[in-house]
Amino acid sequence: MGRERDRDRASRLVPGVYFVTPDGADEALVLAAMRGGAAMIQLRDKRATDAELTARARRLLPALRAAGLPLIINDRLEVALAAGADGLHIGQGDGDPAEALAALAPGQMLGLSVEALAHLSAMPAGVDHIGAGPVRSTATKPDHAPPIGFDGLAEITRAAPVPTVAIGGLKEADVVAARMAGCAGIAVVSAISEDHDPEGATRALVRAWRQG
Ligand code: TZP
Ligand code: MG
Repeated sequence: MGRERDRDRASRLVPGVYFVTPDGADEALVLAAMRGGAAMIQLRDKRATDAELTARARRLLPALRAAGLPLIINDRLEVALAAGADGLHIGQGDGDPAEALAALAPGQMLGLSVEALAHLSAMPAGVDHIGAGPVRSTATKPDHAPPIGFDGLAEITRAAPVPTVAIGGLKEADVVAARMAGCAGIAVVSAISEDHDPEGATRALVRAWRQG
């Protein structure tokens, strides 16, 4: 228990439902997730230019700040810095996390994708939280690493020195398993973005999270 409390205090992660955008997501989708009760937002767009992503982040930040939701930028350090976002999320192939930490402002978080237990030993101190997965295979990220399942998720979460968020193929019915694996949150793309009612889908995930 003591270790759990220490981990929570050290991280600026907001626990709960973390919405990661699909390519080309408009601001309305992000605001729908916000209204539905998402705890954090990640702008992830493999197609947008840095300038487009920076402009999107700047347009979203006032509303997200007012609602207390951190905005994290996927992959693009320059965008996170230029937009004054709340953090950056990088994967295993996205460069040296220690260099990203050195470049980020002191108030900015760094999230790191962890796809296997072995990735934890290479993780520098200062990483704020981990995205662990993919738990399941998912069409949203065609080049994903082999799925780790909920057992792999629990193994990583137990060993991690910072909070973990589960990601990859997760739906409302998986919230309890992610919580039982020790996760501080559940990160989803399609469970929100592909629903005909993204706000309602977010609300259902949040309700499941709070009940779990
Ligand atoms: N990283 C690992 S799986 C994944 C990312 C960005 C995509 C998750 O998308 P979905 O639609 O929630 O499976
Ligand atoms: Mg990446």
